[in-house]
Amino acid sequence: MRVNRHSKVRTRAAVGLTVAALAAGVTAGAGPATAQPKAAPAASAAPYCGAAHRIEQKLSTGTTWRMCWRYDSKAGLVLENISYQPKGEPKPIKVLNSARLGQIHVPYDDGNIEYDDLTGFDFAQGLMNLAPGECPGGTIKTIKVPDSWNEDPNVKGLCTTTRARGHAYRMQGDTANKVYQAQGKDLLVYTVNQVGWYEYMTEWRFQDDGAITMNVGATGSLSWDDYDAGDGRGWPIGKGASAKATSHSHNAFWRLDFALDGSTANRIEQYDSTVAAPARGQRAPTTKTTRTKVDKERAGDSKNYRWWRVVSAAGKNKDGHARSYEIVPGPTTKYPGRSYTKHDVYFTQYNKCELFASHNPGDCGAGAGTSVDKWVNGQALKHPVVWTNIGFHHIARDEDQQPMPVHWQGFSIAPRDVTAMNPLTPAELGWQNGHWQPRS
Ligand SMILES: [Cu+2]
Repeated sequence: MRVNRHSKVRTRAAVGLTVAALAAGVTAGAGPATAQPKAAPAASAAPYCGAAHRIEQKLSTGTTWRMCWRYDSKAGLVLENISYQPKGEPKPIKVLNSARLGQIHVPYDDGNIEYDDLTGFDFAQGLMNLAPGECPGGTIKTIKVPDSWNEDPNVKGLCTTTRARGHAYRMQGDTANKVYQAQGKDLLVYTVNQVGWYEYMTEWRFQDDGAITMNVGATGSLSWDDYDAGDGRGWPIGKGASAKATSHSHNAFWRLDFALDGSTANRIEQYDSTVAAPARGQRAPTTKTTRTKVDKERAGDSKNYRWWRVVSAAGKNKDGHARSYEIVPGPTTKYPGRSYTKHDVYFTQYNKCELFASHNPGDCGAGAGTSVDKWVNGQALKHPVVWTNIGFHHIARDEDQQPMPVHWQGFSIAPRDVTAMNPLTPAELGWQNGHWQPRS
């Protein structure tokens, strides 16, 4: 059982309401952001939303991020029309149509219960008000929660702020008295959603170097009701060994709808490298990297020396290289217990009703299935959607109380050839591109 400070009755009532709203054809989301044209192949990456739903931040290092936000009645925060404009680029470079969570699946190790927190346990309804101190140096925006159970649906729940990242780079110059260094700056966008005893921080980090890092942080409390674990399924918390907190997994999914350079016709590529022992006459081992085009829907598994990238169909950088974003998974413990958690990444052809990696509530047609693994069935990838699955097996420890320290899980997407050089390159070094010769 996952009861919390709110009553169970309230939880059930709200689930009913949400289902009814869906049945009535009320789709999630509020505000002008939903009014954007469906097909927006325009080169312009200007956000199609009103000021209240716009996030625009020029970081002190010269990079500007722009996007729109809306709030979905199940997925919570959804970021749309995300574009990146480093200094020196004449216009914003569109990266994503839409970025959002795709599910948080929480199975307990004793087999008694599992939760689909977004679709079944009111993640979005659990949006929390943020105190000013929780958004240091930033702005807290008010979110109107769709189908809210509260009399006042408005929650001061969206923080946008900036944060220092430490060194973006450092390089000793030609002369000993010159050091090139820059301190990186990020735009942070986050909400906190309570589900049962847990509070999830959904954090989006837009870096001045073009990377986007998305993380879910689990904090709040250990589930008070799950202290009945047998041997091997929990960990003693509190004096002696009388109460064992039941171990469980948090399997977090993200859904990314790319639109590099404003086009959704992106290509997916997988790269694998193999390392071979030195052949006769060779001084050292050799490594060979091969590319596999992923042109049909596919589930993917992380592997040593394997990575993927999403390649623009529409744009090249100033060196003539196709722009792309690389998928950089974070640490994960892959949960093999369900068909949809068995793989680290899924590439599916865009379908507007495929929104949640499991327990998808929409009707996607007869036999379509309700989880992402079912949607990987060989369709050509003309408009790929990228799903990532990052798992964390939580074996509680004494330090998890009280409150539980935030545990982060997530991944990044990093620019690969989006700009011809480091987007933060100082002007004096701008000529040092490619196989350059030192100037005397
Ligand atoms: Cu946990």
